[in-house]
Formats: sequence, structure tokens, C-alpha cells
Amino acid sequence: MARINQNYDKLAAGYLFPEIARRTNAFLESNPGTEVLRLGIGDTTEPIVSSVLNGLHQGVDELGGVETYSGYGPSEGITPLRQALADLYAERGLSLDPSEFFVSDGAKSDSANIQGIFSNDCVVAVQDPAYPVYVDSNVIAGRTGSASDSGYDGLVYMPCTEENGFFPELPTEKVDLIYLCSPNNPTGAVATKEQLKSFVDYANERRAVIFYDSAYAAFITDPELPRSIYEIEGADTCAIEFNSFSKTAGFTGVRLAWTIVPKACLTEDSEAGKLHALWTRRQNTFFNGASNVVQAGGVAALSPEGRRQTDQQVSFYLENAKIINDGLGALGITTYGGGNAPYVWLKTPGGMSSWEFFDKLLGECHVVGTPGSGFGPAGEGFFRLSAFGHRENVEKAVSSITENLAI
Ligand code: PL4
Repeated sequence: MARINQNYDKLAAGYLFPEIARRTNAFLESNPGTEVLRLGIGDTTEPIVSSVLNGLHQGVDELGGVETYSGYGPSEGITPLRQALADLYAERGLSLDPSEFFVSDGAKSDSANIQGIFSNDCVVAVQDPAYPVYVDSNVIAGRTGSASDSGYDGLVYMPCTEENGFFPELPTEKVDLIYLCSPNNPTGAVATKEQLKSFVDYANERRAVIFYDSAYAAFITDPELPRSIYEIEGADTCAIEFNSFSKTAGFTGVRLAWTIVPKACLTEDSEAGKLHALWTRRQNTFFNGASNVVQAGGVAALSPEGRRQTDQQVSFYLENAKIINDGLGALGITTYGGGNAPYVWLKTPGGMSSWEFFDKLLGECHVVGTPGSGFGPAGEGFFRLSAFGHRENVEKAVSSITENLAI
């Protein structure tokens, strides 16, 4: 007799982003013809730059030649791309071997799947608020109890608040798996080297492992802020890092990312090399590699011209963030983030709940954002606006908020 994975029934509600789409569609059904300005999902809007397009075209053309055609590739990624990624980190003085890079179809899938190579009795700590995938994947794996207003039983929430600058204190209990995201989704806060060092030391002392999601690292403009956790001494023995081409190369629909599992990384019951071997085995079994066409695009994105052009696009989105920050600031709304991240994190005016503010913003200004409470209990009373958008739409959204929001 087949039985279902009952952990799915513990999931608190619908996945956040489809829920936003559902509510937006319901609004549009009741208000037909209304133009809705979307600053909700962090999804790129600008066309892929020419050098990356050329790389993608080249990848397609190679499929048309007898000599150049390729079928299944290594599930860890093609060698030129792994080498280009290692070179990128080497530029910052980080010595990682190409074999420590695992190319994939997304930081979402990797950050959801990584827990699968760890024991089910590991205690998990997450920043609160956090990208929902970290929590949901562990709920599904059975590492939590049921959900209440204060979150899931058995999960250690590390509150990120105004008081601590949206970077958490170290857990007081022993935890085994720690999710950190910087630049942070949703708060836009970026961890300093000192802040990361405290977690790296904690993890090394207790043989915990840090999952470091740096999907927005390219948005860091401040040279003092770390773009990779491996800039912190000791991180190679305790940290696994995720990154993505989604937000830099406009690959949210194209799909390409990478995960770094250093060979030095270890757990309390395994030697160095074991985690690397397990992730290799996991990917070999479950994954057949990212598209060869797309990987050709990834190589092009990492070329000098590819980086020059994609950097310009990142700057464009950061300018959008500034427009949002300036507009909300002029209204007297408290905002955070946006300077080194594509997200602006605002405090809801008048102590409104996050979903109340969602309805108000949609109803009065026709602007869609993301309720902070959807990212965890400590997100309540906050709201995320995404800086991904055409300039005209971002400007329209900010004008509409300035003119129509009744506060
Ligand atoms: C909507 C911290 C966005 N449908 O594109 P990927 O898989 O390489 O990267 C996804 C990802 C990974 N890590 C972090 C992220 O914020 C994201 C993308 N997040 C958002 O609005 O929060 C898109 C979400 C998408 C989803 O469900 O992930």
C-alpha cells in the first residue's frame, strides 16, 4: 500500500510566491483593466546582454555540427565553466579547485536539496526572515514538528531585527546545519567579515555546517563586504556556498547556478572529502547536468566582456533600488537594504501587519510587493519591494505610492 510523505501536510500554507500571484489575480478579476505594478517576485526583467546571447547562440550552433555536437555531459558541469568559476574566485584571492564547483540548474534546487546528504536528526537553524526554500525543504525532510504562529517546532529561528542590523546572534544551543544568506533575501542586509567570522568559528568549534546562499553577491558594491564566505578564514572546513547566474545574467528563466562543496569541508562523523563525495554522488544519481547550451552562455557571462555587460545590468537594478528607497524615504517610511542588494525592506507604517499592507498597497497604489511575514515570524510588520523591473515601471510604482498611499 502506497503512503504519502505526511511531512508535506505540515507545510504552513501555500508556497509564498504562488500565493501572491493568486491574490494579485483575484484583485485583477475584481478590478478589470487596472494596471498592476509588480515589485513582488525577485525576477529579472532586462534583456540578456549581447555577449551572453552570443555564448548561448554558440552553444546552439555547436549542437548542429557533427564534430561539435554533445549529448549528456558531466552532471557536475562542463570543465570550461567549472574552470571559469574557479578563476572568478581566484581573482579575489580564493583558492578553490574547479572540481569543488558543481554546476546546476538553480540555487533554489541546490539549497533545497543540500539537506539530503545530512542526517535526518540534524538540528537546523535559519535566519528569520529567510527565503522560504530553506525551511520548507527541511519540513518536507521531516526535521521539524508542526507549525504555529511562532514557526515550526524543532527549528531554531535566528531573528534578524532592526536591533541587530538584520544579522542574527549566534544560536545559544548546539545546531548542526545553519542557513545564512548574504546579501540577504528579504532584508537586503549584507553580512560583514566579522559577522561571518563569528559563525564560521561557531561552526568549526561544534562541527556544524553553514549553507551560505550568495545568490546576490554581485550586487555588493562596498569593497569591504565579503562576496563569498570563503573570504573568511576557516570557512572551507565548515561552509557550502550557493550562487547563481539568475540575477546577474538574467537567467531566471534560462536556469544556471553553482554550488561549492570544498573538499576540506567535514562533519562530526566524517573526514574531509566525504561531503564532497556525497554531493557528487547525489548529483550523479538525481541530476543529469545543466543544459549544454545554457552552460555555454554561462562561460560567456564569465568572460571579461560578459562581466562588463552584466555588471552594468546589476548597476541598473541597484539604481532602481535607490529610486524605491528615495521615494519611500520622502514619504517618511523606514526602509533598509537596497544599497548592496536588489531588495528594499520596509517597515510597514502604523504597525500594520505585512498582509494588511500588501492589500493596502495593492488596493490604493496598484503595487504588488511581498509581505515580510511570508519569510518567517520575524518578518511580520515588514514588507519587501524588489528592485527588479523596467525603469519606467519602478518609477510609476514609486510615484503611485507617493501619490496614493494613505498613511
Ligand atoms: C521566485 C536567496 C526570488 N519562483 O534562480 P535560482 O534558482 O538560481 O535562485 C533562486 C534563489 C536562490 N536564493 C535566493 C533567492 O532569493 C532566490 C530567488 N528568489 C525571490 O523573489 O525571493 C525568486 C522567487 C521563485 C522561487 O520560488 O524561488
